[in-house]
Amino acid sequence: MRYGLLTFEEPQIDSSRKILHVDMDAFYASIEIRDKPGLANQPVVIARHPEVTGGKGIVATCNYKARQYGIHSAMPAVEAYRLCPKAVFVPGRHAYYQEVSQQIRDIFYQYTDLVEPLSLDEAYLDVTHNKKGDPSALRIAQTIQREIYETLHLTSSVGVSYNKFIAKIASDYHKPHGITLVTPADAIDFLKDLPIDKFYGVGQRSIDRFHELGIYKGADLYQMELDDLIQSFGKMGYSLYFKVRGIHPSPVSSHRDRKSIGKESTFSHFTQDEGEVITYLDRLALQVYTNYQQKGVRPHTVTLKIRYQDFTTVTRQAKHEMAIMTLNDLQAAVLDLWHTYGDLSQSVRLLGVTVSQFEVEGIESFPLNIE
Ligand code: TTP
Ligand code: MG
Repeated sequence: MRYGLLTFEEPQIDSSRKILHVDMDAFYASIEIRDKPGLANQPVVIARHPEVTGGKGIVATCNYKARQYGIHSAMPAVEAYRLCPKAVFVPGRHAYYQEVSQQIRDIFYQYTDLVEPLSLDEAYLDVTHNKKGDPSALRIAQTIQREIYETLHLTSSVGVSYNKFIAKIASDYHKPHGITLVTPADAIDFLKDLPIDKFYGVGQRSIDRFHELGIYKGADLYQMELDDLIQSFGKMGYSLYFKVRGIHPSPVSSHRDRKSIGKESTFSHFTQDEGEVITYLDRLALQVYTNYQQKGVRPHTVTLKIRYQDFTTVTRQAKHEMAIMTLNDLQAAVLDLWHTYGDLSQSVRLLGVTVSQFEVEGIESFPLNIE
C-alpha cells in the first residue's frame, strides 16, 4: 500500500480485545412503560403534549409502536401528534433516567471496570480481562442483557466484537433485545455489506458526498485508495480507510481514568466584543457540562484557554473545593476566569473550556487527586 512517499504493509486486524457495546432499547420510553404498565400496548412519545406547550416541544424518543407511525427522536412533538393523534405523550424525567442509568452502570461494573459511557443509555465495555474470568464475550453479553432485564425490567441490545467501532454498529443490528456477534473472521464481510450511513461518524452532509463518488456501502469504500479518501474527506477519510478494514485501535476509556473533558472553538471572525465572548463561553460551558454530566463525573477544576489574534495563548485554571455540579456553577466559574484574565486590547480567535479533577458519583468514593 502506498501513501505519499511512504509504503506500508497492509494493516492487520488486532483481534486481541473483546468489546461490548450495550445500548438500551427506546430508553426513556421503556422506563415510563415499565412504571406505568397501562402504556404497554400504546404508542408512547416522550415529549410534553403539543396542546400543553403550544406546539414547542421536541420528541426525546418513543417506543417501537410509535415508530411504526414514523415518529422518531428530535422530531417536533406537533409532527408526532399529526402522525399519530392517539399516541400517549409523556413528559421526560431526566433526573430519574439518570438514576436508572447509574443502576445499569452498576451492573456493568460487576463485570469490568473498563466501562466507557457514551450517553445515559449506552456504553462500551472491555471484557477481555473480566471480573468473572469468562473467556466468552458472547456469554457475558447474554448474562448482562439478562441481568438488566431481570433486575431493572428493561431491554437492551448488545454488539460483541473486537473493537469499539464494530461493536457499536453491531448493537444496532438486531434491535430491540438483540445480540450481534461479529468475529474477526466475519468483520470484513460485515463491514463491506454495511450502507455508508451506518459507518459511525459519517454525518448526513458527507453521505451525499460519498454517494456522489459512487460510495454506497462498505465494499465501495474498501476499493478507495487512502490518498483519495484523505483528499476528499480529510481525517474522517483516513479513519474510514482503516475502519472498513476492521481496524480501530481506540481503547475503551473509562471515566475513572479520564483526566479531563474539554471543548474549544475558533471564531469564524475574530472578536473584541465582550458580549460575544461571553455568549461563546456560555455555549462552550454548556457543551462541556452536557458531556461530563452524561458520564456521571463531577469536576473540581475549570480551565479557560484564550488565543488572541497574534496567536498568544493564555491558559488559566481555578480549583474549586466543592465539585461543580450545575451548569450555572460551571458558567459562573468560566466567566470568573474570563473577568480575571481576559483581555480585549486585541481580538480573540479561539476560546476553550476544560474541566478536570473528577470525582465519581455513586457509592464509591474517588480520590480527588487523580493526576
Ligand atoms: P437512543 O439510544 O438514540 O434511542 P433509544 O434508546 O430511545 O432507542 P433505540 O432502541 O433506538 O436505542 O437514545 C437514548 C435516549 O436518549 C433516548 O431514550 C432519549 C434520549 N434522546 C434524546 O433525548 N434526544 C435525541 O435526539 C436522542 C437521539 C435521544
Ligand atoms: Mg438506545
